[in-house]
Amino acid sequence: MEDFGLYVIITKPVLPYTRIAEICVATGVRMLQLREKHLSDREIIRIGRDIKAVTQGTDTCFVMNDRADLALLAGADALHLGQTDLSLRDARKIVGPDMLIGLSTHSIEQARNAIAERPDYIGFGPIYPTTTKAIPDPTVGTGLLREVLDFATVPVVAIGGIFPENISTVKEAGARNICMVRYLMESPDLEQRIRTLQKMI
Ligand code: 3NM
Repeated sequence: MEDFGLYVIITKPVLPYTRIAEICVATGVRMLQLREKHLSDREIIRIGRDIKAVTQGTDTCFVMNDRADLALLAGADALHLGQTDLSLRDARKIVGPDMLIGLSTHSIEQARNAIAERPDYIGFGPIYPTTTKAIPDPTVGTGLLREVLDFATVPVVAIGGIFPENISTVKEAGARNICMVRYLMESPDLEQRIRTLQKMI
């Protein structure tokens, strides 16, 4: 998989889900993940199908977080797995050969092990402190990000505590794929924020 730039994650957004999907399609966002840990399975499938209806046939890849079964049922293009979710091998048995799979990593060792499983990309973080995750891992900083980027053979998404104020430091470490949750989800002016970030990345 090629580098994709800005990675948008939907968590507790101020805008409606389908509006976010429309904006991501209109601005050419390549990766859009649904990550709503507080909702029921039925709600996640319904929202996921709504998002898929918007992104279908566009350059925006719809990613389901954590759950292979919900990814399959909602028609997601990709599945993102954390360290305590199904293994990539087991998830693959559920979602079949074509779905993209990304893996979250939070240390050098996890990043090495994840890449050995040949995912389509990995996430690495939290780069800086974050309140978006209930129990965040210890911050990795841009030093470790640089190390991971050195040996990674798949795209690496820098995530956690990234805002316009510190994005240049993350970019200077070599990041080509950057994810932000709070900065994008807290604002009704998502479109303008995305366009500005795309220029920065
Ligand atoms: N995963 P914000 S950090 C969803 O370390 C997520 O893998 C992380 O949110 C990881 O941009 C994180 O609001 C939350 O800090 C990122």
